[in-house]
Amino acid sequence: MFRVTLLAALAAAVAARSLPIGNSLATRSALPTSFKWTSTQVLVGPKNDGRRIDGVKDPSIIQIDDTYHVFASTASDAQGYNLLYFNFTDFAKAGEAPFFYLDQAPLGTGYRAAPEVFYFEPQKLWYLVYQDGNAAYSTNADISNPAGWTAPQHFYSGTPALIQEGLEGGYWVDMWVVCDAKNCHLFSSDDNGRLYRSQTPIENFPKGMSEPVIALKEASKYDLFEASTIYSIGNGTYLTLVECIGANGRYFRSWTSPDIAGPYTPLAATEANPFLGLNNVDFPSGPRWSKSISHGELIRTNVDQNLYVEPCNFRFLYQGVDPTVESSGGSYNALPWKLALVTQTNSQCSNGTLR
Ligand SMILES: *[C@@H]1O[C@H](CO)[C@@H](O)[C@H](O)[C@H]1NC(C)=O
Ligand SMILES: CC(=O)N[C@H]1CO[C@H](CO)[C@@H](O)[C@@H]1O
Ligand SMILES: CC(=O)N[C@H]1CO[C@H](CO)[C@@H](O)[C@@H]1O
Repeated sequence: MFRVTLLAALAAAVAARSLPIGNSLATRSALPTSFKWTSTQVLVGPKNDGRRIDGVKDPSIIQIDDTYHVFASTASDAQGYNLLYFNFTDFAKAGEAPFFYLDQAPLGTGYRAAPEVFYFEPQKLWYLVYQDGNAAYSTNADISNPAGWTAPQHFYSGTPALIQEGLEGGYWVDMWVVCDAKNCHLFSSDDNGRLYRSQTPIENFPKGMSEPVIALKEASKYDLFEASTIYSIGNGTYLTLVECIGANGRYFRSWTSPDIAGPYTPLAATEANPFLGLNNVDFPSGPRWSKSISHGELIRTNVDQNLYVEPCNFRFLYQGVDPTVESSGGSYNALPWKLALVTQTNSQCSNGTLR
């Protein structure tokens, strides 16, 4: 009897809990309005391998079975930017993973930066989206074959007029593709307070990107700077993150929206209450090695073009830098950016399910 009653009570509780699920309010409410994280110490930095790069930046990370696949920028004050790839199964050993410099692939030498990787299911192809002066992409049938990335192709014929107008001394950076069931959307930033969005029907992707529109805008460029990422968090809700520059370094603001195209509602969107920043990241295993929590990505285990992440127990691979070097006024491109992992500690989910 007791067992049956208990089971019935459990079933009732489960039913009650699943009632609100299915609308975007429920999904949004799975997210806290303030986030808390812990960070590791440095995991990955430049190798002493003859390439003499200054920083490892802008990671994009996916997990397939036990393997993490990371694409990142190589930054060098003398040689400019290119891309690298590495993989590992254990974060504690991420620093030992050999780098495959993607200039060895047909993707080639020259300016390439800020990659995003995803699997475009309709074409059964991996895409790497990045900036090369334009919004560029390469494709590859096999994620495990880094020599297979094709030469860059472009989403636009040149810098779109709206973005050219908006730049005013900024830079056109950080291209990001995310698709819903009908369209693929291409976001980019101008380091000048604007986030742009174009779209194309999924069956036309990667061709046919529309003229961009302004998706988000701030009067101060520092409040909407760069490194935007947009993820599906289920049931028609999207989470947008944008890197900003505050009084105490770089941090991320967040918004949710019922559609990739908006409207975007602030979630944790201030330097005092950031999605990720100085104020909400602890370093339990050592010193606060970086004040800035800069360009990076949530770890995705769903690798396709929908960029679905469960709104639970987020993990985010970021770039950070020694605060004394960051504030010393040297060239941005020479900064010794390195990668570390933050893990959300105040998730409102357990065992990956909404509650
Ligand atoms: C890991 O990277 C190496 C290149 O450094 C590549 O040859 C190998 O296939 C990758 N492993 C997996 C599991 O993708
Ligand atoms: C991710 C998420 O919240 N998915 C839920 C969407 O809504 C259906 C029911 O309407 C649930 O079964 C899913 O778990
Ligand atoms: C995989 C996982 O996170 N399992 C956890 C599910 O919740 C129970 C009880 O809270 C934990 O003990 C498990 O470790």
